[in-house]
Amino acid sequence: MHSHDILVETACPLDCPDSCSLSVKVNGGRVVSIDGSRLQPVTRGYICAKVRRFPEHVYGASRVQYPVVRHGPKGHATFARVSWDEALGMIASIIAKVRERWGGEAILPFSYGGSNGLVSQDTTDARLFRRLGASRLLRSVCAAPTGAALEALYGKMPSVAYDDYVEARLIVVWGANPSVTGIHLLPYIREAQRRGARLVVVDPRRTPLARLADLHLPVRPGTDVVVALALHRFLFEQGAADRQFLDRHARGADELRERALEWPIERVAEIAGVEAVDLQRFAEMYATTSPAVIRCGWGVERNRNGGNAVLAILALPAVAGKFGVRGGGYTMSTSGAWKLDRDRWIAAGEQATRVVNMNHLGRALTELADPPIKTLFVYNCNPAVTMPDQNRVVRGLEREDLFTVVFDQVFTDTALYADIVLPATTFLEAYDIARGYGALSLQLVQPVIDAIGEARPNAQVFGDLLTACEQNGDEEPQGELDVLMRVLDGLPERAATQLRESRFAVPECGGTPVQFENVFPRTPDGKVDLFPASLEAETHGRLYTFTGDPATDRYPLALISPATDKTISSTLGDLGQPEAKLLMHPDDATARGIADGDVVRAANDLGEVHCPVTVAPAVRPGTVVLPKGLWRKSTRNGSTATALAADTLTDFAGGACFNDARVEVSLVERRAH
Ligand SMILES: Nc1nc2c(c(=O)[nH]1)N[C@H]1C(S)=C(S)[C@@H](COP(=O)(O)OP(=O)(O)OC[C@H]3O[C@@H](n4cnc5c(=O)[nH]c(N)nc54)[C@H](O)[C@@H]3O)O[C@H]1N2
Ligand SMILES: Nc1nc2c(c(=O)[nH]1)N[C@H]1C(S)=C(S)[C@@H](COP(=O)(O)OP(=O)(O)OC[C@H]3O[C@@H](n4cnc5c(=O)[nH]c(N)nc54)[C@H](O)[C@@H]3O)O[C@H]1N2
Ligand code: SF4
Ligand SMILES: [Mo]
Repeated sequence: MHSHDILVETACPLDCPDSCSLSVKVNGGRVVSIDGSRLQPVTRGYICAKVRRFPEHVYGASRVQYPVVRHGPKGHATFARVSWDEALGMIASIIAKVRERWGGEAILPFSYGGSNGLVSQDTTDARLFRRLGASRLLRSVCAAPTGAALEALYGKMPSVAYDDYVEARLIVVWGANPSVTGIHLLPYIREAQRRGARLVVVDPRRTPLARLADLHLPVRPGTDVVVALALHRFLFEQGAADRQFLDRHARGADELRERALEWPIERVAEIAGVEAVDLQRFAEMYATTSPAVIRCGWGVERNRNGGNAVLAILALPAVAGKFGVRGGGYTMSTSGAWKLDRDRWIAAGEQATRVVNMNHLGRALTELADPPIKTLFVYNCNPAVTMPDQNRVVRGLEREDLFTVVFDQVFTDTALYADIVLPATTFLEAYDIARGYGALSLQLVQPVIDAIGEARPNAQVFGDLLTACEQNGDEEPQGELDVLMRVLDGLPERAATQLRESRFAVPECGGTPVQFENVFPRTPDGKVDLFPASLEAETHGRLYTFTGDPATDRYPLALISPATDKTISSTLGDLGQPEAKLLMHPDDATARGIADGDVVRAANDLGEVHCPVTVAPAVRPGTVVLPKGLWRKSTRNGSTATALAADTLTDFAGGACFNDARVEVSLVERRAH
């Protein structure tokens, strides 16, 4: 420490399950470094390399410093500075004209993860757009099917905590890559292994954990539903289903069993592209080992079979009777551990305006009528690179008659298409309340430095827009701190008290959650619903069924786009990031005359991506990999994985099908020697 260094405690609210507590070193009002603190037990004093680099984002050349308006053509990044008052005035006057001519539904607010906190989203923004009668956004790009499955089966019963993984004898990591996406789970898995636990990984890629696993099942993307159903069938057929538990605590077991019967191990092994003996071994291990825990990730949901797959996976611990012991059960998002009622702090009143699925942004901007979208307000989100069907999204953003506001910290690929760009604070410059979805906590996020340039926090800007648009009621929040206090007042009392006293709160269940011991399903009748009628209706009678693989003769390769350790979705894509590479199995490369380091084209009818290729057996044959969250500058032709993903929706809950992309890969240019 230098003499003038001070340490400020805060928390990381980025879209990551772990929700680290942070200790930020500041000198002369400038961030020097960011490290973990021990307030959050899960953090154990260390954080990821991404957030260690966060100061480069705060002070980087891409930072939006003040409001700007567009001068040149859309997408050309020619902007001129204006004052906040001018910018807000222009937005208010255009919104007024649009509402008068087209009605409120011609306005589409567009937001997602961003800083993921309780203050920076769904507060004054929600109030503004409801008052304006804007179209409503279905926030479905991520976790919609997993959330719906978890709600229907268990009413979002809290998950097995990271700490309790050490108690497990069998750990199944299914479509998750915690080595990158939730790094604090790793030491617990390693500790469990040292104590003799076995590890199974279900993933088309050889992830770091797959290398350490006793069994790695490299399934074809999108086939998890039948893999899980084969396990169910095995459990029922071998007398390993826990009848007593099912009779007392579940309903729908017979219907599930009936659908599972169609899926014997040999048939499933063929479809999933794995060895039948391996699948058999997995089933035997799961049937005979306790405590057994399944860490289900979000890689499972991103395809046309995704909802059913998550449902079938999360139903396994109920059928196999794995609950009731520490280290047994499932882990999915833990955000439902808090029963939060946002209406207690938004209180804007529901409005029955039309709903736009965010995965259909391109379609909405180019096809929607009655009324068409005339104003798009983007914040906490970078849709030009993160939503499906990138080329159609960009065509929509290029519309000259579309008025687009982008409110962000940096000039994202989306901001380049804006008519007005507004500067947002980062979490180091604002208040928030961070909620982990792996770690079980709420934490206070507080400013450690003054706002950069003229950046302002969301809560304040949307509050100011309420005024500018003359949508103020009597009891409008007066700025960011007022919103923070209102959120605190609306939280469960115990959590609010803990946050006020120590900046940190945990849900009450007497220690960590032990499923069916101190936490129970929150379904209407308190039972596990293995065959939810609502989802059976939504899928038109196709619950627990498999709709096949979208591959065609022209586009035989499955393209998946998992998270990397460099960015969080597209956040931090502004930093100098390495050029994107397509990962391909040697068999697929040889068949196409492609060698490591060549520049290739991955293409289908929607678009194409040009980039160098890495040829390695780190992915199964028939599947290729591009990172998610790339900025357009990361590839040779400015297209990213989302350009190859159709905007088809998951079997239920309207989720995105990024991993249903099917492509052909061909040589563009030999590697230079
Ligand atoms: N460093 C970093 N951390 C992050 C993020 C990030 O971008 N970067 N993103 C955050 C967000 S928004 C989320 S949602 C979470 C996501 O965290 P994860 O659940 O880990 O999500 P993914 O990386 O999308 O996919 C996980 C794994 O699923 C595999 N997979 C792909 N398709 C299939 C399939 O059909 N079946 C099976 N069994 N596996 C499949 C992929 O190969 C990958 O290894 O991580 C969060 N944490
Ligand atoms: N190909 C492919 N694409 C994917 C996925 C995939 O698997 N494959 N996965 C998807 C997943 S899991 C997710 S969650 C989505 C995420 O997609 P997005 O929701 O678009 O998330 P980010 O790309 O992180 O963009 C968040 C933006 O919010 C800004 N921001 C952060 N905090 C604030 C704030 O307080 N105020 C304002 N105004 N702005 C702020 C950041 O600077 C950043 O530009 O991407 C999806 N995209
Ligand atoms: S991104 Fe995740 S691992 Fe990194 S500091 Fe934030 S919460 Fe921790
Ligand atoms: Mo996500």
